[in-house]
Amino acid sequence: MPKRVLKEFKTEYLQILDEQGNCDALLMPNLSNEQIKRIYEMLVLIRVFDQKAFNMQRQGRLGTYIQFKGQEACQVGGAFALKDDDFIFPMYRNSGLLIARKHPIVQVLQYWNGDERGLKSPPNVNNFPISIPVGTQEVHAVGAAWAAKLKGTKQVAVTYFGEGATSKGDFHEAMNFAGVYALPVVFVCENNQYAISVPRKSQTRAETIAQKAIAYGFEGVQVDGMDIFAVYKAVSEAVEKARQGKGPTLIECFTYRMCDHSTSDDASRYRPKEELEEWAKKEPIERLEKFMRKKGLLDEAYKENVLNKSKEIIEKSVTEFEKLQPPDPKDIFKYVFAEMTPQQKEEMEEMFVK
Ligand SMILES: Cc1ncc(C[n+]2csc(CCOP(=O)(O)OP(=O)(O)O)c2C)c(N)n1
Repeated sequence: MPKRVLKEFKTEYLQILDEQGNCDALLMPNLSNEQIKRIYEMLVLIRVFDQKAFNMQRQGRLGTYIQFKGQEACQVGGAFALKDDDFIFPMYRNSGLLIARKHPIVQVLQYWNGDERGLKSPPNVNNFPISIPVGTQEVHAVGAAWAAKLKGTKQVAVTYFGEGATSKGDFHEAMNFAGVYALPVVFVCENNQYAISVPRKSQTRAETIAQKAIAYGFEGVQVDGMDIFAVYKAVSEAVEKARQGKGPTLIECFTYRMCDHSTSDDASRYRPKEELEEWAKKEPIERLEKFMRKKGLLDEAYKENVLNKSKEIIEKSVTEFEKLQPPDPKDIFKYVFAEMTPQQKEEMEEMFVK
């Protein structure tokens, strides 16, 4: 019999910790008090780093910098859900993710000062380099996931990107390939509502980014990206699923960029101040503090101590960074290919010998 039926496809929305610091005990992930404190300390550390790096750029002490203020929970929540030998494929807004993944702070500063050696992954941690081109890291992650599957290593690849990147072909290619081959990859979209000045509504007609996963045959979840517990739970579950060979997941972290796009941007030219004020009420660190206070995990002395310790760690890294030797400009020629071409040799001589 011919049929005409409506099929319903749905995605989940997950929030565990609300803006008042109340938590849904049934949904709460299994985290000890000590783990919650470590998460809080990391959130504060990367917030302090973010502000310091921005200030240094303004003072002419750092080449460029991309802030992530407001998006800390997306990055720390993801990092805490992974094993060191899982792969991350970050975007330029992921300095916080790198730091939470044991990347030395001094190296993160080195990178933003134009020295690519800063992106060398620490031993036994699989941090791939930051991608400046929008969305190219998504396909790299799928390649790593495919290799892990073929080798049977049980490693998972996690890639981070903005909602702007979902309008690129790379996103489609990566999602489709991952779905077809049921690859161990987790796509984390930090939907911070803007791609530079382009608002979310101009990016896609779809109601959510998460629902895009349905077309590729796998699960999409939208989470409150300012709720550290929701991000941690969603990424943990997706990683576990991927590790068991059950394929990819797309996680849309619904969040907000509480800063300019970059150090060459002025967001007040395209975003109303009231909008930022509304989102500031949802911000991830204060929300966790409210929860921890209620649980007796945080008092003023501990809070102050965490902040001071974070400042100390960052200042120490800055001092170390400012002592580093800059890279040799000849490296621009030397390391493009395994061996220099005659033309590169000629250009190098012209530039440095004459
Ligand atoms: C392939 C490519 N095209 C264009 C750009 C210029 N560009 C830099 S950031 C950006 C917006 C990206 O927005 P989104 O993916 O939402 O990430 P967000 O910066 O908001 O975190 C664009 C178009 C680029 N870096 N790479």
